[in-house]
Amino acid sequence: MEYPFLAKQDKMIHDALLGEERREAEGLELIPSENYVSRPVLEALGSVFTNKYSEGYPGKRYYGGQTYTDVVETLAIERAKELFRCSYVNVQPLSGAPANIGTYFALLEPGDTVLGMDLTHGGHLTHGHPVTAITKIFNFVRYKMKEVETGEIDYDEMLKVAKKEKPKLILAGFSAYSRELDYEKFVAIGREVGALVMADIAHIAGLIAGGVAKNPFEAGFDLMTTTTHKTLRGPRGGMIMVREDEEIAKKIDKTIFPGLQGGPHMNNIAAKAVAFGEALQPSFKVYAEQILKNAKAMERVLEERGVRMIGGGTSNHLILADVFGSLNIGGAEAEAVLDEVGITVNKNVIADDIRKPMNPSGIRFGTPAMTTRGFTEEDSARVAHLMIDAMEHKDDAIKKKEIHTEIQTLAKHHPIPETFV
Ligand code: DSN
Repeated sequence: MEYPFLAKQDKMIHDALLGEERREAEGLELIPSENYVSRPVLEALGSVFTNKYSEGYPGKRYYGGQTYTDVVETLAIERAKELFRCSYVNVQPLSGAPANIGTYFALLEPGDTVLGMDLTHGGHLTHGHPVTAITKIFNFVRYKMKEVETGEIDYDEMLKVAKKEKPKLILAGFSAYSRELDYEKFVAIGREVGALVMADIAHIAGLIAGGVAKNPFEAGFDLMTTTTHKTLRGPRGGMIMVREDEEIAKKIDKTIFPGLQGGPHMNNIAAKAVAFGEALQPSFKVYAEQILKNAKAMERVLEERGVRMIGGGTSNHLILADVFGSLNIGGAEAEAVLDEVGITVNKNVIADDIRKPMNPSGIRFGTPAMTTRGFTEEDSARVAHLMIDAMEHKDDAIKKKEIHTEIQTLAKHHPIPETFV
């Protein structure tokens, strides 16, 4: 892309921007929480909406001049309601962590208990990891997988813990878990112990919107949070959705503003509206289906070549591979070797990992970004082979060079699209 004003005024930032464009185009992005947005989304993000303060909500703002901000925020809300089939949406959270923290402050009192998935079993920092500040205020308890080899959650244990700890909120959701959750069981446990049930769908929002993963609202979940920039393929940001309870929705709105945030980032909200418009198109369903097919194609290769996957494989967009156990390479080294050949993944802890988070046993990777680029199952299988080859030949510079060349060719044949509809 051309950035004539930036080029003239600030060469250092312009050079970095072109460098990042090149990096994204020439390499393969396999971090499962990343994606490529369309040019229309980028145009809305880089628009004059960034100039405007809009504290409040559409029709109820604290500052004047809201004719057009009200239009874009209302469109974002209405499109999100249609996508996720719910009654209330707040599109102002700046990202996933503020969305989750907002729900805790809206629904809980200090000292209340939240039941969420253990981080090393796939959960997320904001679901109450001890390093996070919210654990000073709320009490977080955990559930885990029963069977690491199948990924099945231990719902009996979850019920036992819920009865003992009496959580006010039960969280379903993850950032490194590759199977579907049994949402009906979460709701049953929540109802039994009198807890609200919330799904953090950040990773799978695009799969739900595309109709290829179950929608927790259909099982009776009370609310959901998400980021908007992962499988959903929008700008960086967060969102909170409430199935039907107006009182919960009012509490959420009050907590996000004025409780936690100031002026919403209206350029981001405009870009969210554009992305949600894209997700409502039939082409988005095709993309969502292909994400799953590509992940399955990669799973088959790992299985064939004896690489252990946590959960035994994948039912969504991501794979968590125990590379230390299978290929005798630490997660950090695997990440670096793959980077050398033009593939970006992230090192990741595996269930009850004996190694440290900065050099864990696993790597996490997924198919959303490569699917956006038009990769087929055949391409995805080839990428999986190349990844394993690179890790197996981590000390062979010539082999790595060959792999890098093939990755660059694959990337060249699949340019990042400018539009999706
Ligand atoms: N950083 C995100 C991810 O990669 O899953 C979650 O916060």
